[in-house]
Amino acid sequence: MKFATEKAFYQENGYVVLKEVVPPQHILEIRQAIHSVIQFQLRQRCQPVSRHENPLESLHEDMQTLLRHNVQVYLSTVRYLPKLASVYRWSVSDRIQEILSEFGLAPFSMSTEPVIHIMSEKLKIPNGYFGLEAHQDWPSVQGSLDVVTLWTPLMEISPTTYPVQVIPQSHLKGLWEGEITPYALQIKPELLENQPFVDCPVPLGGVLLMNGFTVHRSATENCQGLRIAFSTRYENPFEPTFAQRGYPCAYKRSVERNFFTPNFPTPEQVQKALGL
Ligand SMILES: O=C(O)CCC(=O)C(=O)O
Repeated sequence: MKFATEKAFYQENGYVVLKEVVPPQHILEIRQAIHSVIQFQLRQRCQPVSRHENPLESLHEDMQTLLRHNVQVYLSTVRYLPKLASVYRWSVSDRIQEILSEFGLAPFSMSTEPVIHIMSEKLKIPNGYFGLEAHQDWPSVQGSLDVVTLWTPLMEISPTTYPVQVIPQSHLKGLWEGEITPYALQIKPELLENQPFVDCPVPLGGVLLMNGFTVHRSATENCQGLRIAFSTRYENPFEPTFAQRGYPCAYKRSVERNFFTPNFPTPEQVQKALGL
């Protein structure tokens, strides 16, 4: 088995960092795809695009320009990014399949689409939250008990670039008591007192795997720069309680039946979009 040591660490501690697993072309493809969407959005709105020669600095600058231009457009654009095919391609790649099967998930399903996590002092949303407080992921899916969260950063993660922090072995206690909030099951603060949170640095090309019951949070203190990561939750259709409970999923899909833009589109707009 290729990841025998890592799997043993994961089972004991509820998390593990795997190094050198994301092929560089996947990282590049995702970075370029998200940057081209941000730049297209800026150009549509006659906003300047960055000329910085460092691609990550350039992305950071462009994201700041979009945020300054219009907070709602920035938010809806970054919420769109996890839908990009390049993100899905990585999320269901042969590599992921290989890793998950070594961690006991074969076949597997995805609870929902990947989630994007952006951290930067310069991209704080007015009155928004900044980083996630301590939580477990299982309550947000309520599916298979062996659900695995895969966290893939697009840049190197050091203790000063917003690492995820975990409480080792916290998964062994199962579900921690908390209060249901719109964002998560907020773990009771008294249970978190004096808990040994540890940083999870991830080298470029690495990923963090977390058990769905591992208590974790975003580190924010003494951090700077731009950090972008995608997380995906994988479930096991053959976990008996998942099957017995009829494959529940806390994520709901709904369709907005009212039109977002009144009197849109005209036949001409449709024809133009189709290149006719
Ligand atoms: O990216 C982060 O800072 C937090 C990620 C997280 O908590 C999650 O994926 O559940």
